[in-house]
Parts: sequence; structure tokens; C-alpha cells
Amino acid sequence: MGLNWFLHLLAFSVFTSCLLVQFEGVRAAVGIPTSSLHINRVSDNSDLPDLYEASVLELQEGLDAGHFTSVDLVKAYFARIDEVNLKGPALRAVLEMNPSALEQAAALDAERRRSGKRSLLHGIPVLLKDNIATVASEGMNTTAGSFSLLGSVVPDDAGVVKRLRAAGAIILGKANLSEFAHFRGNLASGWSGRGGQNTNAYFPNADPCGSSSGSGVSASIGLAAVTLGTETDGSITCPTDHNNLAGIKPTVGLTSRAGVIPISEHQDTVGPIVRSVSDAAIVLSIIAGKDPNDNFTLSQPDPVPDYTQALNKRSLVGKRIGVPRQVFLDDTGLDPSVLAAFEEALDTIRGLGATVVDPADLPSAQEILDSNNETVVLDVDFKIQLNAWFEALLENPSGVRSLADLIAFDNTNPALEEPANFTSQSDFLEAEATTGMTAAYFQSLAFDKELGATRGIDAALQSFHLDALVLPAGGLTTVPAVPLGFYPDNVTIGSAGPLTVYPAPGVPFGLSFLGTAYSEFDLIGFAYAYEQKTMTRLARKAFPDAIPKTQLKDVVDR
Ligand SMILES: *[C@@H]1O[C@H](CO)[C@@H](O)[C@H](O)[C@H]1NC(C)=O
Ligand SMILES: *[C@@H]1O[C@H](CO)[C@@H](O)[C@H](O)[C@H]1NC(C)=O
Ligand SMILES: *[C@@H]1O[C@H](CO)[C@@H](O)[C@H](O)[C@H]1NC(C)=O
Ligand SMILES: *[C@@H]1O[C@H](CO)[C@@H](O)[C@H](O)[C@H]1NC(C)=O
Ligand SMILES: *[C@@H]1O[C@H](CO)[C@@H](O)[C@H](O)[C@H]1NC(C)=O
Ligand SMILES: CC(=O)N[C@H]1CO[C@H](CO)[C@@H](O)[C@@H]1O
Repeated sequence: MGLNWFLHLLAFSVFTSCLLVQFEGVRAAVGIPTSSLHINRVSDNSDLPDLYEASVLELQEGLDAGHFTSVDLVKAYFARIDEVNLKGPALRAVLEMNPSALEQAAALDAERRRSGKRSLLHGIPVLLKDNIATVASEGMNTTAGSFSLLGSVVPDDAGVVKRLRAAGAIILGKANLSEFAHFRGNLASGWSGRGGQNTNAYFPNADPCGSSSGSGVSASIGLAAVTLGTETDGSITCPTDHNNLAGIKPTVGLTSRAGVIPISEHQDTVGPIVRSVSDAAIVLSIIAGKDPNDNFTLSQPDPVPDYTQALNKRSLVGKRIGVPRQVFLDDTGLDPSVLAAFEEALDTIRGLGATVVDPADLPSAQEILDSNNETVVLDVDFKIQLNAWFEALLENPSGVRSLADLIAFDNTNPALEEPANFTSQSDFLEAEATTGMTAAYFQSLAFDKELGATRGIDAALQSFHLDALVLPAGGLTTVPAVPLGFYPDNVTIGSAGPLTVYPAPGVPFGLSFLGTAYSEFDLIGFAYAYEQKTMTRLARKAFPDAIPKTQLKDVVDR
């Protein structure tokens, strides 16, 4: 599994939704909460939630009871970021902290006291991947990790940020990422010019995967209550897989991409990267929905479901779950420990009342593995849409106004953007060489849909009468897939980049449930049933130096 394993292209992420949850072969000896919506109740001031693991509902309970405030939460998360981001293990997961966050938290605390909470995210600190726009007047930059966008002024908040703010969430800061969501070139995951190399919290210098690497690492050790990532091809699923998390890659068109630095409107999607399926359901219920500024969202089914209603431990009873063996067995590099854990997961799924149909191959599997149609589409879309991004900026101090300018900027600022081992701009150059929406482009777009959906996922679901597909993630490059356990302590440590290793002892891997467009509600139910049965996340923690020490008790005003 080289540097490049994650860059391979995926023909059908556009048309599917995918939900990941961690699992492992060795079943964790952890109790299963009896009610999904009342986990680990805070009983009094001496029993404050552990921020490493705290769920949104636990935090709401403590906020409502007055055991701590949102100001306390922001202070505690800032201190936790400070402990591990540049100091100690120097995880480089966070790029910026919001200078307005404390003020916003105080206002939301006052509002809670006055009139109660607006939503389950009221007063909850959320960290955003740095390609998701926030208005410059608030004090943060939106740069996709690149110095070419430092100080730029975006026209507006991203659509998902407007929804978060309306729900009362606090934007805590911006997370590091693979620069330009890994569409710059042949670079290690988790590296950006502004942020440097982000690394995993489960083993020193391990690959965090990307491109939503900082979101994943931050969620994994509680540097924020909730994080958002974006995915074009694996950028939510892979960091979720590598960092012991639950994440949702929503169907393209469920969550708005307005105000998100683009790769392709045909594949980009925004989703939660969090520690539990319950938190993922809460966040998705708030960020999903139509947005007049992203017309792909206008055809989504009405209304947005309350995804928390899907959190039922019996969701797998009587369901048929298929295993698309060919797409992961034909690929390279799945570690035997991953495959063994996957077989155990299938037993767990059977034990939860489902019929496992194995194999349940996609008719188009081989064509997907061979296809280069995705690259054709992404290259054309990236040039057009990134140029539009630069043109729409109200200001950009770097002077960069196009992809061509960006390539030149990187070349003329090598100390910032092309340090040794991080020089590649191959994706930029390939995209810049395209000449717009040609007949070949439209043909590739049609093939993507046909291979991915019509003769791919949808055909398998129909011909085997399935409710969803399930598959392991590691090493898999051609499906929107992932998670399942932790690498054993004796795994041979491999290289993932000039500064990163993978696999490595204790680094997580996961399982993904995959379904047809807009099947998130069902997939959340399946993942929840599996998560609650196994509780794998709790079986292993980050390495000691990577676990921040600050807790609410250190900041709560007594
Ligand atoms: C945003 O970038 C500007 C430089 O243009 C910098 O002065 C400012 O501190 C940055 N904001 C944050 C929150 O880091
Ligand atoms: C959707 O939006 C894109 C970009 O703003 C625009 O080019 C396209 O014409 C719009 N399509 C429709 C059907 O409105
Ligand atoms: C696109 O997919 C079709 C169907 O599998 C295939 O025939 C064609 O060669 C692919 N095109 C590219 C550019 O990979
Ligand atoms: C790791 O240990 C397990 C048993 O503890 C053994 O089966 C496996 O072969 C070992 N793997 C390596 C790479 O040494
Ligand atoms: C570049 O990467 C190689 C290993 O891939 C390493 O040996 C070398 O020291 C790196 N150079 C710098 C300047 O980091
Ligand atoms: C919040 C934070 O620590 N941001 C840092 C991210 O990394 C860059 C590069 O080292 C620093 O300049 C930021 O201060």
C-alpha cells in the first residue's frame, strides 16, 4: 500500500450513500447502553463527561443541567488542541481556532438560559475541514490548506455552516486536510502547505488518511465535539476508517456543497465524522436539506428524515446484506487481520438477525476496477469549478484567480508550498490541460453513473434482493468503502509517505454499509445495530502522549 493507494479513482461514489462504523474481530467487553438517547447520564458536577469520548447527548445533558457551559466547552477544547497540535506529539490536526468562538458560546449560553436550546447542536463546538467556508469577518480563513488562499474573503458562509449556525452550533475552528482535498498531486495524505503533516493519534506518525484527515484525528481524541469532512472519493470514509470513528458519506445532493472549495459537483459531498452513529445521525439531520445555492440538493426527497429515529438496535432483523467480494478481493493489500475481522463481522451481522448474501457481486465490478472514467470527469470539473471559486472571492491577497495562477503561485513559493518531498502538482497540471465539457466528458459522466449505480450497486441490490452491501475498507481503492478493528501489535510497519507509516500496531480499520441513493436512514440503522453490539471504538485508545489531559473540571468556574 504505497503513497498512492488512496488516490485511485472511484466510479460510483456519486450515487451512493455510505456509512462507516468501526468493528473488530476481538469483541470488546463493553456493555451496550439500553437507550440510545440517554447514554452515560451526567449525574452531578463531579461526574462531568470525559471529552475524549463525550457524545452530543451527554454534552446537552450537562449543559441543560448547568453543570458546565458552552464557554467551558470551548475553553476545554481549545486547551486540548493546544496540548497536542503543535506541542507533544504535534499531530497537526487543526489549522485555526475561531477567535469569535468564546463570544458566540457566551451568547448561546445566555440564550439557553433565557429560552432553551434551539436543537441538539445548540452550544456544541464543531470543527470544520478547511475547505468549508466561513465568513472572513468572523476571523477565520478558508484555504483548503493552501497559502494561495490565505486572507481571501469568501462571499458567504457555506450552506452547511448556515444550517449549523441556525441550529446554534459553535464553529470551533478549521481542521487540517490533504491540501485541496487531495486533488493537487501525488502527495502523502494529511499534508498541506499551511498545516504541515497531520498524523494519526493511534501510533506515532501513522497515516491519518485523508483528505479529511484533521477532522478525523480531531474527532478521534476529542479535540471537538463534532467534526465535518467532505468526500469526493474516500475522503470521509478513509479517515473514518483510520481513526476509529463513525462517519457518513451522504448521497451527493443530500448536503449542500455551496461554499465548499470544490473538486467536482458530481461527486463532492459533506458529512459528519464523529465518534458514534448516534452523533452522526444528529449532525446529518441538521446539515442535510435543500439549498438554493446548490441545485443538486433540490431534487432530494422531502422532508429530510429525523435520522435519530433510525437508531434501533433491531434494525438488522430480517434484512438481507450482501458482500461484494470481487471489488475488494481483486484489490491489493488487504491485511489478513482485516479479512479475519471482516469474517467475524459477518457472523455478528448474522447474529443480529440478518441474512448475509455472500458473494453478492456488482455486475460491473471488473469494469469499475478498470475504468478511468472518473478521472476524466474530475479533471474537467475541477478546472471549471475551482476557477469559479477563485473568481467569486471578494479579495485574494495572493493574487491567485485561477488554477493556472495557483500552479504558478506554488512554483514561485516553494518554501511555502513545495518543500522537499511535497512538490507534486500532477493533478493540477492534468486538470489544467483539459479543454472543457467535451463529448468524451459527457460520455464518461454517463459511464460513471452506469457502472456505479445502474449496473453496479443498484443492480446488485435488486438482483440479490438486498437492503444494503457491507464490506471492509483497508486497501480498497475503488469503492466508497471502509472500516473494521485495529492492526495487531506485531503487524509489519509500512511506509505511507515521507513522514508517515501505515499499517502500524493499533491503527484502526473499519466496516462500511453501502446502499442506494438516499438510503442513509436504513444504513444508519444497520450501522447502529452493529456498533451497539460490538462497541469496538472503546476497545483501544490513542497512544498516551496523543491523549489530551484537559477536561471540563479544569475549566469549569467553581
Ligand atoms: C487568517 O489569515 C490571516 C492572514 O491573512 C491571519 O492574520 C489571521 O490570523 C488568520 N486567522 C486565524 C484565525 O488564524
Ligand atoms: C446548477 O448550478 C450550476 C452552477 O451554479 C449551473 O451551472 C447550472 O446551470 C445549474 N443547473 C440548473 C438545472 O439550474
Ligand atoms: C469508461 O467505462 C466504459 C465501460 O466500462 C469503458 O468501456 C471505457 O473504456 C471507460 N473509459 C475510460 C476512459 O476508462
Ligand atoms: C502475529 O501474531 C499472531 C498470533 O499472535 C500470528 O498468528 C501472526 O502470524 C503474527 N504475525 C506476524 C506478522 O508476525
Ligand atoms: C524525503 O523523503 C525521504 C524518504 O521518502 C527521506 O529519506 C528524506 O529525508 C526526505 N527529505 C526531507 C528533506 O524531508
Ligand atoms: C491552531 C494551530 O495550532 N494552528 C497551527 C497550525 O500549524 C501552523 C503551521 O505550523 C501554525 O502556524 C498554526 O499556528
